[in-house]
Amino acid sequence: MSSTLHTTRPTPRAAFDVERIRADFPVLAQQVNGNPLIYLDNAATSQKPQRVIDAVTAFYTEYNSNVHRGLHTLSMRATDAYEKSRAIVARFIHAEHADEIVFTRGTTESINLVAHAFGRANLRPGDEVLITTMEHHSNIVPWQLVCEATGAALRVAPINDRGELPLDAFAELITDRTRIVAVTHVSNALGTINPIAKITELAHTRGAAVLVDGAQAAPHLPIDVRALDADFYAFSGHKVFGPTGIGVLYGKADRLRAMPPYQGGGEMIRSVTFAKTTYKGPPARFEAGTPNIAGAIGLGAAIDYVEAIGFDAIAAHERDLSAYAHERLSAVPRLRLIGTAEHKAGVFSFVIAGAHAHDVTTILDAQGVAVRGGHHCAQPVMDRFGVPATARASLAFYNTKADIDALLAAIAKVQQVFR
Ligand code: C6P
Repeated sequence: MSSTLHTTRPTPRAAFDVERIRADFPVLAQQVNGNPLIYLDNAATSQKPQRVIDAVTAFYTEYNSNVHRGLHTLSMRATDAYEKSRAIVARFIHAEHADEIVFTRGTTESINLVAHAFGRANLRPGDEVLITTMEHHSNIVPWQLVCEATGAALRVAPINDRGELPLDAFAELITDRTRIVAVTHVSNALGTINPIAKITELAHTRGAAVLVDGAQAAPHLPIDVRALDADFYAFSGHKVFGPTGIGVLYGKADRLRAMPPYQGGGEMIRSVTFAKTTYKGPPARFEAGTPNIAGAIGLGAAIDYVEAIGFDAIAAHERDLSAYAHERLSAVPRLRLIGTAEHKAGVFSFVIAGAHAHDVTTILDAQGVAVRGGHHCAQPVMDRFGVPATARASLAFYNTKADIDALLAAIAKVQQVFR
């Protein structure tokens, strides 16, 4: 089934035309609070192109049916589309095989799956799990839970004042007791891009497995799990312009094969008796119950869409936009940027002297500018920088310099209010 499906990477469009791209996203063409919407909350979730909306609608209007269970035409059509999306995801992240792709609800569930299935099978009292200070709660709490359950210890690598991960300190924390290193590819609160290939090399020399939280990387960077040599790679559909409620866990084939099930239920078994149950191989072993079929199909359409634009063009546009945003934000008086790593994605966390991030966000919203204010589910990052919260503007390829100008004009209003 999945492994036999062939998908072809779309050829990138000739030229990057941001206005043409924006026209693909119906939600962007609206007024919010009497102003044109300036959507700069892409790290929380990105908008969906018409093509994704159409793919989900087509599933429900033309061939809604359960997958892997029915021999009737609609069910076979749904199964084909679902498995085709698995093959598209494998192609997207350069996995060797589609069976290395497990569909989940999102990054959070993917990490919980590994913490639960790999962690419980491999962690013993005295073993260690290594994470970093810049992790999202989704890459902290599951490890705390599994450490509590197994007697393993959680170790945390420090970050510097720019929000970077110094590799010498990180390397010192990898010991012969380290069983798994769980690290974000791109920080959601700081934008820092971590050197994953170097991290996997360091971890593998000590025999530790590596899980990469790719939630914020997949929308911006070409992902090659084999070049990164990641044992596990997690990301969410809704941040790569696909639907909510669908996500991906990539696992190297031998890692997945060695893991016990995460949840029990329909379609993950070979046979069930009251005396003994046997399980299917991956990925079915980890997809108990009816999956998010429409979500998976929508995710396949989203990836096709992104690849048709092409990561070279996306990266060039976002680099240009980020440089502009950094330059302009850096020049604003009484504004402090949190996260100034040399290698950064288009995430701009900032605080304005005398103004709480929630007030900043509310004043920006009144002008149609959507950013996120809060701790961004990364409270240890806030603690590290001594702030309760930040406002965060995060970019996608459909943003423009005019969006940044609108953000700056809205920030000027904040400055007037909190003079
Ligand atoms: N960050 C943000 O506004 P889910 O919720 O499962 O799709 O993704 C969780 C997650 C895991 N890791 C990182 C690095 C993330 O950024 C996120 C989601 C959103 O920053 C919502 S809290």
